[in-house]
Amino acid sequence: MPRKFIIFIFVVSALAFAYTLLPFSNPLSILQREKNIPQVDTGVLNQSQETNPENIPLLSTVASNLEIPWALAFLPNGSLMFTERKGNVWLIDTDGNLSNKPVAQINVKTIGESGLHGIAIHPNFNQNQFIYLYYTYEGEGDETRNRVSRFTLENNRLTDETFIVNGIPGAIFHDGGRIKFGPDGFLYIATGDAREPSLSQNTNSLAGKILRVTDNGSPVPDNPFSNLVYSYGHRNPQGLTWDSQGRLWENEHGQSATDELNLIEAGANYGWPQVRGDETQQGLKSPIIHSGSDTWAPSGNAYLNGSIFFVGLRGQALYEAKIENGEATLVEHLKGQLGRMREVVVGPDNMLYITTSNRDGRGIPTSEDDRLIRVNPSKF
Ligand SMILES: [Ca+2]
Repeated sequence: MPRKFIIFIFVVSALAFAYTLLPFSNPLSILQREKNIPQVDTGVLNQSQETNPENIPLLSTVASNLEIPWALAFLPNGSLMFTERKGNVWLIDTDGNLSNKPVAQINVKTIGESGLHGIAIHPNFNQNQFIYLYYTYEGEGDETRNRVSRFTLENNRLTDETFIVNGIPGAIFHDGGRIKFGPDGFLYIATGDAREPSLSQNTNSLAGKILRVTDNGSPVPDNPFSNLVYSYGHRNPQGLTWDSQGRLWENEHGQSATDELNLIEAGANYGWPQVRGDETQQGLKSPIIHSGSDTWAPSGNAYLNGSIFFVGLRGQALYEAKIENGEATLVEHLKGQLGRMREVVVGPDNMLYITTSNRDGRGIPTSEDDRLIRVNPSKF
């Protein structure tokens, strides 16, 4: 082998090794990691930036150095709010700038998977500035409970907390936690079985359900059981989204496998813990698709252009269920590229916004994790 070539190989290897050390040699990044302040790339969300999808890359990091982000929501003006499970709520404005401190620091109970979860923006936010959060708290006698609270966003702070749904059974695992307003203007709340599967079949319990409430937490008058319950027999649902026909699609975690994508109907029973996977029983709804012996561990989901996109924690992929004639065909994207993922929403620019969950104790975080990433689905 010519000597020049050997030297060339040596230099390239040395440079590659030096590059791997780079993130750790930046004192600013070490400082910010210690303070757990998210770092935002102001160029990505800045609305004066590129908007032609052809010129937007497949992946752009909006923010890094987050700690277990759980949910995202866009305000009507295009600014973005996100939650971190330990209790922080952050705001990135339309210029792409991060609030200089959290807009709220919620006193949450964090054990296992519990803590601050979902966020929802009132459909008439421009009139009332209402923001809703779902989080775990300590109930009476050390009980773990979840609640939905309503806040007012005022001068970049969440104020006037009002509990609208209290006492949702909670546990170290299976806390559900996604909240979203539906096209009917009502708030939908996904709750877990709180590790007591029988509660999912009890329509008087708030556990293992999709609840539907008015914007002040009252039952919607035509709810099927004259209470907050909309559908039941759920295990640990964390994804709620509506398609262009106004149909509600839900993702939930099965037991070790058989994770589900369901089409939700008012009053229907989705089977947990009676049936799993392809098992059927009269009166129980089967999933549109399930993961079989595979595990997606699905969390957030979002509808875009005829597909339900949902992210996998253990599955470490962005899944796309292409819906045609009531049947779903599943495609995997970004498998293993970003690690665990918790949330996906569609932005005002019709791009997908996802969060990683690599710092939740079950992942292998990179020096940038956790991250909020914009995904350009036209580049798949
Ligand atoms: Ca089911």
